[in-house]
Amino acid sequence: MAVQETLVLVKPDGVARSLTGEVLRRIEAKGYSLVDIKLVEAERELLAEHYAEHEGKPFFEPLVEFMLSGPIVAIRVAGDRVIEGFRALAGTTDPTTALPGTIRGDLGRDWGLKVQQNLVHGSDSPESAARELALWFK
Ligand code: RTP
Ligand code: MG
Repeated sequence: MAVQETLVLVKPDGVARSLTGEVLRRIEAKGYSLVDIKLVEAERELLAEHYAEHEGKPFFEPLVEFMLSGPIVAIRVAGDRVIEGFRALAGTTDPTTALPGTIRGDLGRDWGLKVQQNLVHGSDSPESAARELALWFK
């Protein structure tokens, strides 16, 4: 298996709660490498492209608004099978039921808002990773 790269985002809730270091710690402790990292105030256009697969869904607009609500940390991460490996570290989408031991399961919960504030994003396939890395690291 060749070394892969994936896009990890620490979403605005994670940055606001000062959990960036904790996310980086877990990525590094797992043995993955940080290749590039930056703090981004994302524009609506970038977010609409990033979440193009969700356009038209009821949570799309609130999701984009949430992602505009504060800075995001974008990270290029490398490692063997890192795409599925980081998804496993992140846990399932809903932080209330994500398994303990995962980022979302240990650190996230429902805050009574319509959009899921689940701390992190990770690319879900090699195609998504290539597309998303090109968007966030031009
Ligand atoms: P991500 O793309 O952020 O890594 O998360 P994911 O694959 O686990 O979830 P996905 O289905 O791609 O959804 C993208 C993000 O949209 C928000 N979401 N809200 N029903 C809802 O309210 C809902 N569903 C999804 C979450 O922030 C999710 O991470
Ligand atoms: Mg996704």
